Amino acid sequence: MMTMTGEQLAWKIRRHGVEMTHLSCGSHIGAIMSVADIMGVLYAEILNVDSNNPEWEDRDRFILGKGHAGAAVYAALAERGFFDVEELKTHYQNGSRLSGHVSHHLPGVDFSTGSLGHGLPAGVGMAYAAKKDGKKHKVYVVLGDGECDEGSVWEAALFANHFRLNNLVAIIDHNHMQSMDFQENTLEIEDFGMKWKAFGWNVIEIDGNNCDELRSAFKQADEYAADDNHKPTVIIANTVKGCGVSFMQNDILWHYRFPHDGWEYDQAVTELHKIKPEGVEDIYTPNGIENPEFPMENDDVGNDHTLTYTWNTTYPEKMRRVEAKSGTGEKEHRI
Ligand SMILES: Cc1ncc(C[n+]2csc(CCOP(=O)(O)OP(=O)(O)O)c2C)c(N)n1
Ligand SMILES: [Mg+2]
Repeated sequence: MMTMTGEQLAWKIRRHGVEMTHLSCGSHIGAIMSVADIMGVLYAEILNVDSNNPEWEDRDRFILGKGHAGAAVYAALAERGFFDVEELKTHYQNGSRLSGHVSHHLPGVDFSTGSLGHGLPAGVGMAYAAKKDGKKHKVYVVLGDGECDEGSVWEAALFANHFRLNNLVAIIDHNHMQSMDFQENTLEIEDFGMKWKAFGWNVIEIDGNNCDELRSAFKQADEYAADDNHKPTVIIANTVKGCGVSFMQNDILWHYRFPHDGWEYDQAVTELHKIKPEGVEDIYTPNGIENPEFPMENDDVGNDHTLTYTWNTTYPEKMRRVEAKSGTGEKEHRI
């Protein structure tokens, strides 16, 4: 096991994510920030893997179904010693092993992803094989909530229940957003937990940006899995897309946009420094940004790029483009 805590690794993943997408002009920073705590706890505290022996037969298997957040996997693997942290700077570059979406050409990666909907089916196959062979390792799959629009996810869910794959844990990064909009405006999926329950899974619902809740969910999943007749567990991790940088949070712009030179990069790093856990070093900007740029008065700080009305009435006003007319069920355009 590594000496870092889940919180410390999650912070590192966020900081690497900002740097990697900034350097490469790559995308999906919102998705990386959303899943950072899940990945931090998994790679610092839960997964039984060995960087000296990446192909170790009894290792826990991990698949990131939402492969567009691959930078989070790369950062976690590098910090866990699978390859040099320096290599993270090659992310998204021609010829790099660190392609934009997760690639199995890297040590520690069990399955390439990027085309949504393949992670869980592959993980189910791995869990099925392990169970048949009497192996004791576990299989963890992280999915996006938008990814759950794919029919293949639900076929895999049926199979996993039928074969009592108690060695399988799915974690859903439930940030209520996908690439263009909030989830409920794209394809309604609530009541999400009930759906998984109806497919036979053991359902645990938590705040997925809270490492303590994640730890306790993994513990509960382990305890439940002790009975070989038990079913797979799904952890519905309620998260915030862009979590950790205020102007990225819940703003769909940051699904594709990268932190540009100037105030976007400066403020992202400055905000991350404000929440840096004790004992963590920032290898890129050890003391933060000395004279950070701020947005000009008329700059677009990206609070209002969501297309529509909100799934969550507690959203700040400024985050909504369209307001629900109270009581009527109608939606009124504010802009
Ligand atoms: C099969 C497939 N269709 C479309 C895409 C394009 N795409 C990339 S990310 C994304 C949204 C994914 O949303 P979600 O799973 O909720 O992930 P999040 O970024 O919110 O964590 C889409 C549609 C894809 N990668 N694969
Ligand atoms: Mg999502």
